[in-house]
Amino acid sequence: MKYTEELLATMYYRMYQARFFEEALKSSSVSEKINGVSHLSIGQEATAVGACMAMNEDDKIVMSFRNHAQAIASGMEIKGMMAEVMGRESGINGGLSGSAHLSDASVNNLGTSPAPGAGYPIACGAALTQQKQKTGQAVLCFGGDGTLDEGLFGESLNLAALWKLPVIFVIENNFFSGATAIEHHFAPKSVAALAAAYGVPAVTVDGNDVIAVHSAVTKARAKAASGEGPFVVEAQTYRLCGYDTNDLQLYRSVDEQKIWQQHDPINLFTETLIQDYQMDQSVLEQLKENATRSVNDALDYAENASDPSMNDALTPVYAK
Ligand SMILES: Cc1ncc(C[n+]2csc(CCOP(=O)(O)OP(=O)(O)O)c2C)c(N)n1
Ligand SMILES: [Mg+2]
Repeated sequence: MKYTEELLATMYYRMYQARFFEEALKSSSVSEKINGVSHLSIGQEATAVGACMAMNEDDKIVMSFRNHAQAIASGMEIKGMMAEVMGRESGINGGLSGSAHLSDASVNNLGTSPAPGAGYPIACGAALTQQKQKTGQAVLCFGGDGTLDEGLFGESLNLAALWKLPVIFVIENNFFSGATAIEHHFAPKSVAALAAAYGVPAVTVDGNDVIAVHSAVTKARAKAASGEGPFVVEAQTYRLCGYDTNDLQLYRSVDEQKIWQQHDPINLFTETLIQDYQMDQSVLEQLKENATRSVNDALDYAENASDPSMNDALTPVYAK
């Protein structure tokens, strides 16, 4: 596929926006501007951006619980996101969901759940709608390697394969389910081997290479949307941060973390853009600066916004 400078620039901008947004959350969690902990995905931005940006605008996206980069990649507006995670009235979901139930129908983002794997059957339902209504659209669903050992993954793959649903499951394999390394929670030989047991094709890509992810999901989407059924894309990546903002990461070595820091997806993409796409360093610096500014604006906006009232808590309980 030929990549326009505009598409590459948007990918780069969104990766930096995701990185700075989460760094701001990290400081805000530590300084207790945000209640509770935050689940950050620093280091996994290429998977989120590459996958979301391979989908059509009308396609649906279902996020995993580690969702901020996926939300930004799907086109969510970050002022509303920041206000949401800070629990403010002007947040995307009225300040009532926080990160754990973030959603935005205006960008076809069906949301997230704090239960790992809960998105798979929801994505199957959304894909069944596309199929029945013959919209020609597909559904992208994110999940971590920690969901592969859950029943929901198997049940969803089985139904999706049986009904040839237009759904792409992107597995963000960061080699840990929380603090448990993959060799202690996953028995099959590989993700592709597990998918094959359900008759679902799969590919494995470098999840820190945004172009590789984009290219794999573009191909998977084309197959799924044309009636060939579901597809699994395993994106191998690494969390360059703890499981949550309280995690000291004592379950893995500093040397291992250092190796992955050298494989930082944003640095890799910077090199690719300069070497392979001849993009100007000054253009990239400007995009980075714009991303910083947008996050600072979002922080200002959220910090000065008001809290929801008790009445607001009851408003969204029943559909109108
Ligand atoms: C239904 C359910 N089971 C277990 C948990 C506890 N839990 C939260 S995250 C997690 C591991 C998730 O691993 P993975 O999907 O790989 O995400 P990662 O932390 O690697 O991003 C577990 C076991 C939960 N919140 N809900
Ligand atoms: Mg994981």
